[in-house]
Amino acid sequence: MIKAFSGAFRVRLDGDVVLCRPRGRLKKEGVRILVGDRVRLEPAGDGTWVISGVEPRRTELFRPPVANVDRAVVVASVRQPDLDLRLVDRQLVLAAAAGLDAVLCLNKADLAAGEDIRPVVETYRKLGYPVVVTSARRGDGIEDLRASLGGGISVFAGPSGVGKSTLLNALVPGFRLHTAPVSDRLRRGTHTTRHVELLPVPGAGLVADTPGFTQVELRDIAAGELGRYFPEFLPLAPECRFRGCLHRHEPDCAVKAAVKQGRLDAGRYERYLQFLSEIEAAGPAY
Ligand SMILES: Nc1nc2c(ncn2[C@@H]2O[C@H](COP(=O)(O)OP(=O)(O)O)[C@@H](O)[C@H]2O)c(=O)[nH]1
Ligand SMILES: [Mg+2]
Ligand SMILES: [Zn+2]
Repeated sequence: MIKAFSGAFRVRLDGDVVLCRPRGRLKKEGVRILVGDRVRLEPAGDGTWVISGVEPRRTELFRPPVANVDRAVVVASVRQPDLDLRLVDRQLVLAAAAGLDAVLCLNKADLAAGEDIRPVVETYRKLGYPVVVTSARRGDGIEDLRASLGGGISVFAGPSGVGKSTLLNALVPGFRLHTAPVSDRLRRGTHTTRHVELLPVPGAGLVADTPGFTQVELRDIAAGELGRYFPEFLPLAPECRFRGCLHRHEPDCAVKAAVKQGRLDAGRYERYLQFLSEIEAAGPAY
């Protein structure tokens, strides 16, 4: 299902988009139908279709409310606003905690020298993330971004002003999302809430037209789980002396040893420790 509006739904069916209403029974049973849901259809007899059931969801986001999202495209700009790796890592962690794959998109490459961007690209590629460098303004890297989406459903994430809407406009021909200079946005200080819709990206599945990815906060993650969302820790954690090692003050910690030997990126480890303190300061998640 790709769009909900006043009790009706648009559903993609064999490359077509058909208009559907839910069976009354579904509502009585409290079944919610989310954008992204795979639904069962039966012909209503008048050319429209009836949704008779909803398949189990693989993932579910709350903001934007989309089911079965496969990946988050974490967008950061290299300048204006400046690259914020803490925010990048935070979003990579949140994406992983929501069960999504992540792609890192470094946008506004026209505003920085290639040699300033390259170390960041290398760091994150080494961790296993697909990284694409784009200039939405110049149209550079858009085909790399398209290729990195693959199929399925993608959502864009990233702070205001990094170029998410501009990138979406470049990916989806004929689609015009509002874009605004950072200063205008700050002046307005508001954003309109509207229903999310999934748009077909030619050659790359579907993308949510509402950027944003705020349904989980770091505080919803348990301290002992945080390390699972740092992929470079995964092969090391079993070698720590203690099961449930937080990789902070524990003796014989394989993660700390690897950072000390320069085998793990020290900046990433630093941000891990910051997130850990933040989670602990927020108190237990449940
Ligand atoms: N120099 C430069 N500016 C860009 C680029 N992409 C977007 N912008 C500008 O950055 C501002 C914010 O873009 P927008 O797409 O609205 O960002 P969003 O808030 O993430 O959706 C706009 O003025 C865009 O024209 C880029 O690749 N290079
Ligand atoms: Mg935008
Ligand atoms: Zn450890």
